Amino acid sequence: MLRFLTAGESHGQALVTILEGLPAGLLIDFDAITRELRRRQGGYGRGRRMAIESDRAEILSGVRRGRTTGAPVALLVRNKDWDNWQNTMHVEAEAPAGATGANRAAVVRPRPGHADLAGALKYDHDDIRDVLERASARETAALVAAGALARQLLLAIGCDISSHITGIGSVVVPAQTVVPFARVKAMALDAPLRCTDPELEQKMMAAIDAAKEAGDTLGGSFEVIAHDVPVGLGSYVQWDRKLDGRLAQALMSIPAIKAVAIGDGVDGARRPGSQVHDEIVSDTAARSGEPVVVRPTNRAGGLEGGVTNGEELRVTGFMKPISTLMKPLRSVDLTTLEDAPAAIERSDTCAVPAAAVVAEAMVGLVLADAVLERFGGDSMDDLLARVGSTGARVRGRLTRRRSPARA
Ligand code: EPS
Repeated sequence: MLRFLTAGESHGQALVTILEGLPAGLLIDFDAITRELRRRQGGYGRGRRMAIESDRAEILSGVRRGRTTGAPVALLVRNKDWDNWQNTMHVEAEAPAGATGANRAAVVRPRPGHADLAGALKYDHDDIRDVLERASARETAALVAAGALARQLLLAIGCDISSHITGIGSVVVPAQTVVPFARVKAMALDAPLRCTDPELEQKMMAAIDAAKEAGDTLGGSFEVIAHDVPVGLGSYVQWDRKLDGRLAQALMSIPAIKAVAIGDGVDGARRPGSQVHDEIVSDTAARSGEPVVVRPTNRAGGLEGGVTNGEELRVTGFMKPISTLMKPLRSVDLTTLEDAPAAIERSDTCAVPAAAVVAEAMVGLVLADAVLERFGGDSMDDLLARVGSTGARVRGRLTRRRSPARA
């Protein structure tokens, strides 16, 4: 079992993650963690905060001489912006001597669409900052750091994850477009939007520019693809073991994600079964010793009955527009209960590219957990041996047996 918790506020000192369950002996690629954190910070439509931060995760425990020990891994991502917020966000009752940054007034005008109002009522806060600091999508940096480690476990068993943008506002990649994994992987990691259609990408960027100009924000969608996923992750035998449900929860937990689709998703609900299900056929051209059972299509996105079927895993997330608008919506001052425009916090115009990187991390964490559940193993050697022998058995089931040699 792989489990993790995060802590940290957007303008506090740091974000912290504890990740437990990684087998011993996983070689850690430190640069890959930084690369994922940098990717999350980028993307067209981000705001000024990202010019301040240059995220890096420090590993505090659970790794020795470059390899995991099997102990919990603690990760720390410091907030550079903390220096501008110490007088607002200090932990002590009074700001300590030498604290820096302004002492900001309480936030009292909740932003529609944010956790502001519901959070202030639930936790009985007068200053909405106590809500927004933790509800902020800054926390997703901690998820990406943890996800980077989960993805290294998956890479060790040959499973790779990537993503691409499929829509920004009303500019969308047509339904049923299948973008090959190799094309997604071939895109530059720092491409402004990581949409595989350059013409659409230009239109998407223009849409973001127009929204920014209008003081508005835009949502969109992205597809996460996991390549070479072992067969048999998740299970159909109990509701909470179905992998599609676990992926949906993981993606829906990312701020502003409002819908999740597996494979063709919503589009499949609008077509007859004959145009939705992926036929199972025998490949007559298969050479001896090669699997002969193939699926010409993968509309199911690699999951049937909540179990991975050996095809690519394809999951789409849909993000609503960011709720901080520079041209604010109507709201109410919670101290006077008079009408007042919603608070304006510095924010992004569009964070769909960042959300896609976070979704890759969450898919990585769910898949790594499911891999450990299926194969177990406290050390990487144990895990690799089990993945190998089960893989050989599965391949054997789908391979034509040679006729036994005549005596
Ligand atoms: C966010 C508001 C902005 C974003 C932030 C999420 O932060 P700030 O209020 O400091 O300008 O930049 O995202 C991050 C800091 C990040 O690392 O992703 C919000 O309100 O959710």
